Amino acid sequence: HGDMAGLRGALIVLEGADRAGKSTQARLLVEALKERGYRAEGLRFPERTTEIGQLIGSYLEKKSDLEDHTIHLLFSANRWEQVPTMKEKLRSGITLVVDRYAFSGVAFTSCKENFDLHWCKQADVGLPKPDLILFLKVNPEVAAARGGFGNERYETNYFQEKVLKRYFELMEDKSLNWKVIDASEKMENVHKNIKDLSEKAIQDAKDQPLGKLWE
Ligand code: Z5A
Ligand code: MG
Repeated sequence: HGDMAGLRGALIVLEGADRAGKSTQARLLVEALKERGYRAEGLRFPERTTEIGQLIGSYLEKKSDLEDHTIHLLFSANRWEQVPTMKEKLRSGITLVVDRYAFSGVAFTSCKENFDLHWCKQADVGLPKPDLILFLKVNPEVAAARGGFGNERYETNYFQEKVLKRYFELMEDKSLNWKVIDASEKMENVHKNIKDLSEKAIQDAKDQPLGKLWE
């Protein structure tokens, strides 16, 4: 349908700390967009079901150890392997709502010793560029009230605080459409903000070419 009209879907990304509500809001957004007559689908990274995704899953669950550059590149490869499908869907008019993307990749790896932001970005240069990046900002006390950390890798206060600083560095890039959302509010309020910004992004993106990230 969208293809015939030459209108593409928007690429909308949700980022934010542990328990900020990314997965919850991604689901609510896809439902709301569909209800309003848009074609929309959800995606998430890591996508643990692919072969590469299984390596990542096992690493996060601490069932395996991987060298730090290696796991970084696997996270990136896990995005690249979805790119043909993503492009096809966007081109056909489907809006994609993505739970974590390259910004997670850079924010997390760059907190490790001897990694810098520049190196961390390279593997993801050229990925489809999001039309909107929603950063769900929640203060640590509120996040803690949503349940404790799980047992996966990176789920410690110390690491998460460093990750947040990296996100704020990434948000200084004004060539990207970052929007900070107060995600400490009630689910419904957070959802309303996200839905309004997303509908605007869909309108703005529909007759613009899809960009390339960090190029
Ligand atoms: N990682 C990486 O290193 N490199 C990469 O390239 C990528 C990722 C892509 C796995 O991520 C790890 O991989 C992650 C980054 C790293 N490491 N960490 N940390 P994941 O996406 O699989 O897992 P996660 O995002 O950390 O977990 P999360 O806890 O799923 O967070 P969330 O999706 O933001 O939250 P949620 O599940 O929607 O909500 C959490 C709880 O709060 C839940 O009970 C909700 O019902 C509740 N909730 C949500 N919103 C509200 C509001 N507004 N009020 C009250 N309660 C709420
Ligand atoms: Mg999640």
